[in-house]
Amino acid sequence: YLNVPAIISAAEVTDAQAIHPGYGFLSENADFAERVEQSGFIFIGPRAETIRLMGDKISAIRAMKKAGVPCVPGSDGPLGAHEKDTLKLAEKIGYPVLIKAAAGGGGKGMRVVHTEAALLNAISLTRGEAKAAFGSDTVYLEKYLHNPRHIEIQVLADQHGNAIHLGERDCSLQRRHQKVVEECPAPGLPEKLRHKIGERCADACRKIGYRGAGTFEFLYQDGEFYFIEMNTRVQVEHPVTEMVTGVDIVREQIRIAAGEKLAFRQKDIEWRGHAIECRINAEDPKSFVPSPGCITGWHPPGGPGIRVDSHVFTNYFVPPYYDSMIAKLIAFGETRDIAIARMKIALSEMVVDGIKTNIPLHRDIMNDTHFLTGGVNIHYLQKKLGL
Ligand code: MV4
Repeated sequence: YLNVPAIISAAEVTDAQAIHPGYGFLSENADFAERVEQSGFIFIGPRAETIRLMGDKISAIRAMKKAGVPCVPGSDGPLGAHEKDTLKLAEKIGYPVLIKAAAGGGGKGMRVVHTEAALLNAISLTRGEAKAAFGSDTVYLEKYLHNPRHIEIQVLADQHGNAIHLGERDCSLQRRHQKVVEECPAPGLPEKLRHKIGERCADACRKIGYRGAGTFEFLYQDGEFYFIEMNTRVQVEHPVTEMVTGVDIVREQIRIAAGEKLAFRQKDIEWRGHAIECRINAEDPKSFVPSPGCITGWHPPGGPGIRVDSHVFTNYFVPPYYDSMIAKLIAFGETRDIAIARMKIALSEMVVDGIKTNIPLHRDIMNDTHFLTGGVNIHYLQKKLGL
């Protein structure tokens, strides 16, 4: 699955016209996108140069700031060798600050700094880690936000200058940068704010000539949005947006790649009801240790508002080498309470025998009073788990 020539020859022998990169390792690889197009196939995704622009977090932030997207107060570029300038900048932003690797993302290559005395050493440690992990020691600095929610905006843009947003998802329930539960819409987010931030993102897509599906990742704290990164692929959690908007995002990706115009204008997009996704992983629900092996019994739940996206079946063998996600369980309802009620029933009906799964964790989350209230921050789940 990482062998690019093998993928391209598979496309050749099957007479494919296009390659969809999914949400795996190659989906945000600009070199892969380039090689697909050089081989005469359509890459179902943004242009290689856009993927490259967003892969470098500093250039992504610069582009978004220029396009009018609100960003975290920060260094506005890489930290240089001038220690006095760096100290002055951090002082101006105010401690705590966060040092981030430009090539990082997904939580790797970050360090919080609480005092001026610790800053320069922390920068050199982060540089070393970034160099070892990503081959680049370029780092930047941001104001550290203490208790944000992770809210992301889904966008679609065609090759004719049209761009729309499909609203937001709240992905705050996470453990070690792995999302566990996602929902659409974000509980308690004022209607006006959704449209305002969504419009900013769609407008930014038009300004940078974005193509395909994309996600703007924001931290949301005290009623303000702060852009952190952009994902240039379709994401695991896209079904919650599909359930609430009725838009088939993967279909739109393919239509866009084929050169067609977006099938929707912004005024056509309506948000109805609420959807929640539980990521079902083959892992111990307490220790989170992966639990590969044979699924001896498989009974996915069903009924109104229930969607299961999965590749598994009875006697399927979960290999130990890959991501442990084996299914996505999505529940839709006219209200959030109904979506949660349906999710609880679906979780109680779901049978996965032969391996351990995190279904018990999801049952626990669906009964958690703070989750039921809605709007917990990115630290909530780890604190609940006692980490
Ligand atoms: C932050 C932050 C607080 N302040 N930036 C983590 C992964 C990377 N995508 C960005 N991340 C963060 N950036 C500032 N200025 C806190 C996090 C963060 C986080 C963000 C989203 C989802 C889960 C997270 C878990 C820990 C830290």
